[in-house]
Amino acid sequence: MGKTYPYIEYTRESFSEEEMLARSKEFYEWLDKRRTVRNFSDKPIPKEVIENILLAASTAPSGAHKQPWTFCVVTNPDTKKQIRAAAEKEEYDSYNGRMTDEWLEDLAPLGTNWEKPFLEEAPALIIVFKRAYEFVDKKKKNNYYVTESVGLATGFLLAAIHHAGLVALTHTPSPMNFLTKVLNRPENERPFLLIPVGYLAKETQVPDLKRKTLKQIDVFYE
Ligand code: IYR
Repeated sequence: MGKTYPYIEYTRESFSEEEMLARSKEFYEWLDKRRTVRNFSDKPIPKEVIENILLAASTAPSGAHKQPWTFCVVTNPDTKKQIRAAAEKEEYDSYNGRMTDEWLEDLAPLGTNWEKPFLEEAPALIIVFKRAYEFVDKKKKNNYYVTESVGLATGFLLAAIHHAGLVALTHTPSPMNFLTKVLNRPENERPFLLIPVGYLAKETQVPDLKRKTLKQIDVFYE
């Protein structure tokens, strides 16, 4: 006989079409206010707020419910300094030869360069690691759809940060393996994204970017 697994009752409230219309629009308009920023105040974030944000991220669906993610939260100034130095070293090489002219042109509207002061200025750096596999009783155990799962969790993370009234940057220093070393992570974890989080600095400006229209993103088959 195959093993049986317990199921539990699950219910959700639903809404009238009118309410759904209002709620879906409100949610879209609220998410549309999120912007990637590079200017943070140094005001610290209460630890419990960060913990709640991580718990929210960890509600994301994942392959075989393995939740193949680890969130490292760096608030220690020395560790932030170390991460900044290592990231800037890689980024300097990227901006001065490793990135193509096309890539640099595509980035020009964002105004980025190799300097990353926000890695020290932001009160917290959340480094998302994907767990390629697990070690259980000294045996290698698979995780599944790891990149998809961790991408989903990171999306939830960014929404949770936005909901708390904080701002973030999805930063991708490349290559990122220095994070494994600095944070002393085990062999089964790979750095996925580095996310500085904090309060928006006063008088911040962001590039005047437009999002794609519905027409540009939808195809209905009715
Ligand atoms: N990793 C570099 C370059 C960079 C690449 C992309 I694609 C961006 O959207 C933004 C930056 C950096 O962080 O500056």
